[in-house]
Amino acid sequence: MDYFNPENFLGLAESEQNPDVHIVQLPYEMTTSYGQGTGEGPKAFIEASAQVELFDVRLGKDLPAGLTFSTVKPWESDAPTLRKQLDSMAVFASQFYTGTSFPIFVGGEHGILPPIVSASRNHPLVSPDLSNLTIVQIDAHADLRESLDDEPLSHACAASRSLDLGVGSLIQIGIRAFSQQEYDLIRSNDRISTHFARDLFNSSTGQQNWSKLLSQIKSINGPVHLTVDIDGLDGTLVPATGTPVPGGLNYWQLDEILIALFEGDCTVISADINEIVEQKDTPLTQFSAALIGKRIVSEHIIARTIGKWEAVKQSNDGEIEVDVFEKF
Ligand SMILES: [Mn+2]
Repeated sequence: MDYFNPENFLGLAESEQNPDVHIVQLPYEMTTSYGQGTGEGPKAFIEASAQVELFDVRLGKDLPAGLTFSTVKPWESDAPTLRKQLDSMAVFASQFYTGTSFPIFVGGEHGILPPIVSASRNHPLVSPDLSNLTIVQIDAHADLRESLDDEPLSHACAASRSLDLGVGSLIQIGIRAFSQQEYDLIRSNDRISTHFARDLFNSSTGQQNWSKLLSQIKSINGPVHLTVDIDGLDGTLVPATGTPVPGGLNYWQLDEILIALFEGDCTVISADINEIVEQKDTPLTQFSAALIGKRIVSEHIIARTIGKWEAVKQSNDGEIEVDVFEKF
């Protein structure tokens, strides 16, 4: 009989042997520009998840729905520099890319994305070339700056650094805060496809743009990493996140994207949910994040049950590729 464990995602029992899903907390906060508190975000996410309903209507079952889960002891590092912290995170994240498990990384600021992407090179569907990988990014911000405050590893550069690592394509959804340099890059770089919030939610042409977005998502091929910056949601749903922005996705729109992505042609190999900050007056921000986590897991399980999940045992000798931040 499963028991309720408040230390774990959704209170689910801990599985020590070859879990199907890993919940990986990355309490990382070094470059957040405005609000503070993403370092405590993962803990608040886990706590809030205890209040999330285990029944998922799309799945038709209570979670864990026959799968095994592990909520991993949070990553920590006392490395003195940003680069060394991120290298340590990449090493840590690599162990979850065996191909048999589905990892959900919980942050922490969006600066966690490049080390996660680097670690994904160990996944059998990606290995060894990141050009096979598509990143789907839900976010208010483009995160395509060259640097912020002279720091190229800032959260505001997370998507740029991921492209620098060699990612094949980047699909951005809900973007509504960006610089001219970022806008120019979006228009000139054919690896980037950006669906701006002002186009998706335009009162006359929005529906058409939304349909185009869904069909693009459904036709992605190959492995995908999904990165959900919770500020992609409308600021009213996540008021405690570092930089809440009006004019974002509502909950059902995000849900529709998840369904299209997991039912589509691609294989979602991993996901992250980031920029979570504990809200003190009401748990809304962390609860919104936890609900997204539950929906991602549920869609992953549906993908498994319809045979879309290509679980491939890691064939290499376990050697981990790291030190990718040297060049920045
Ligand atoms: Mn972001």
